Amino acid sequence: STTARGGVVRRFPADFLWGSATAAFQIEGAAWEDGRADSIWDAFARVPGAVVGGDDGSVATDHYHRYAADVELMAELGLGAYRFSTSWARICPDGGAPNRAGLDFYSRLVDALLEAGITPWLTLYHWDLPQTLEEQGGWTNRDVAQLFVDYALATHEALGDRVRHWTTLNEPWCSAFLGYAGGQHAPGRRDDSAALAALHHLLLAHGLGITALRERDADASLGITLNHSHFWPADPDSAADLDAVRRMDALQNRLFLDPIFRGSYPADALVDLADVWPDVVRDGDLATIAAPIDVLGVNYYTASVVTADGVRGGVSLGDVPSDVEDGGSGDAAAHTVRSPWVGARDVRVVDTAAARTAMDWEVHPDALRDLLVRIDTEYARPAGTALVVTENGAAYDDEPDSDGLVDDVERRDYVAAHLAAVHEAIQTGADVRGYFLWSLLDNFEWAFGYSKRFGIVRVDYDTLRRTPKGSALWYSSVARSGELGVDGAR
Ligand code: GBH
Repeated sequence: STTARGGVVRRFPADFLWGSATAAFQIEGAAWEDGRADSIWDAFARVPGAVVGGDDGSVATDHYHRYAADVELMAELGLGAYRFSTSWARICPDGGAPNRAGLDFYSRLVDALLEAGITPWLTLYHWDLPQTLEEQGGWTNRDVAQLFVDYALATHEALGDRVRHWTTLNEPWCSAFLGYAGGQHAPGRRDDSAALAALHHLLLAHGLGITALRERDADASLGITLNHSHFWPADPDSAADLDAVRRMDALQNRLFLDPIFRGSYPADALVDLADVWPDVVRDGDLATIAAPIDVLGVNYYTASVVTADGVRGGVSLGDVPSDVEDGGSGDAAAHTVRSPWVGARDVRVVDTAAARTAMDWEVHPDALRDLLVRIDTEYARPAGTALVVTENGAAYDDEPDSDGLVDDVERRDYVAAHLAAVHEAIQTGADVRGYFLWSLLDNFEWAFGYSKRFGIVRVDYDTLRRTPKGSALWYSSVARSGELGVDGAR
């Protein structure tokens, strides 16, 4: 089994955080209630073929109305922390003035969490930009970075007395490259220069946000969450394959880590992207982006063997299954997508024998250990920044029995193997403080709609009933004991 690692019981540090994660658009529903306006994901879901099955976020898991029960469920599972995001379009519906009713929802949620003894970890931006701001150019417009600060401060003013852990952005790689270069995500654009402008303005929003929050609240723990991956060369003796690894690593990891921790974009990436790099970087921006952070959130799902050697072939990176490409609608005029890998569209993924999840992502737990150790050593530790795994988890084709119960052994094994990897990273000396399992609930999996289930709790989309899966009960005992048993057992 993937979880048998040395036949030992792994004990995590006593203060290690055990949590689960969600995001506003993926679970809340109540899309136009209490003053919430369209976000770019509401608009994108209306584009024919953009989302599998034409699914949208209007109801989602109805968490907006069921938050109290969901908090109770987390408490029953013994989870000590909860990572959620606030919806910009609920708090500042037109991108400007704050909406009291929107803030009140999060205030109720935070109170319920604290009452249940669960520590709130709040992310300000998990991809749901107010649609009015998209109409002003979205993240290609520098002004949006400043509007993000206004939104962050309005949210902090309402919740800062109770929320002590603040994350600016979730995975700006996805916002910039899937949103503006590949078109898989909202706003669905396919313009490489726009993607790089978005990337810079997202990082600027992060830096300005950290600076403003720090000024208001010197003791808060502040950070950002990035999605990282690891790449191996198909042939370690091939210069082309090694260069493919270098370019992929730059796009996925260093394009974010370098400006945040070192105040500069990686020189090799600037050379690779010279033809499409927009003129958006102003004096002082990189110093702003490099504002010190307390926590780096690491999201990790998969790793890949890559090649840029035409002979070896492989699958084009960023390709999505054909049922996503036309949204399963068979509509010829449907939304189309292309590889999000600007400057690396020639790079191909080579399949390995590794197991795969329902997303078709290969399972490589050791890459998480190596990434955590690398990021800790090269970036975070020298800056005095702690690491937290803010997302890790897997979609599988769950099969409920006649009572609606799901015995998701594969998901349990996936999480156990990755927790073992986190434990190994800690033993190697990496400063990893916690783990948030993605996700608490089955939810709206972006372009895949409700067709992919990441939850440790099953959601019946007809009744909206929640039923903990086997993985939830197992994770609960790991979280309560702080121990991972042999073979992932407890
Ligand atoms: C996260 O993104 C999100 O934060 C979360 O909202 C989401 O529900 C969850 O993960 C599950 O998807 O095929 O070459 O593009 C994950 C970001 C980007 C990770 C694409 C895997 C696959 C490599 N993902 N990546 S490629």
